Amino acid sequence: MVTLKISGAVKHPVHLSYDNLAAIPESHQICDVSRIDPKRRGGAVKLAALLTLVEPASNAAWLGLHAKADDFHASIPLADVREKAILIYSLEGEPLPSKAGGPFRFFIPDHKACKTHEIDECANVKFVDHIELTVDRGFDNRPHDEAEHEALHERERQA
Ligand SMILES: Nc1nc2c(c(=O)[nH]1)N[C@H]1C(S)=C(S)[C@@H](COP(=O)(O)O)O[C@H]1N2
Ligand SMILES: [Mo]
Repeated sequence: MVTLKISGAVKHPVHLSYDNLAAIPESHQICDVSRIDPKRRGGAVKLAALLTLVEPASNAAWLGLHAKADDFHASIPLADVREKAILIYSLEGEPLPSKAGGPFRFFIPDHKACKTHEIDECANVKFVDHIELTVDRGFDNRPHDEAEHEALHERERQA
């Protein structure tokens, strides 16, 4: 079974499956992501609910988003996304398919344009298998300039 690992500067590291996420109380679920962003579909849980489960250390200040599948990683300031980011994990009652960034896709509802900010659209990491809380900024290989960004999207189009 595919699971999402949440570890690092937390009291209770966890591995969460689709079923574990679906069992999180309804008040922490977003049943229809298209109401937040008309271009997105699926169901999500609030990052805040995941953080409640793991209990970040008081000095945990960065959120690492790791996608082993295509070796894509982002490290973003936790305070900026703590109350608003979500994790999209379902589509029509099934695990989110990889063509939609599944099984787990991080999403910041009001993200900035690519490369303009630490919490830009590029930080909406697809295929996330590991969320890692850290005290200092962690590994981040988001594209730095237009050429890198275009090359990344070209690889995506070919995949
Ligand atoms: N795993 C992974 N996540 C990723 C990327 C990637 O190449 N791999 N590209 C990022 C970039 S640069 C952007 S702009 C958005 C694009 O999301 P979309 O394909 O849903 O439009 O995904 C981000 N998440
Ligand atoms: Mo991007």
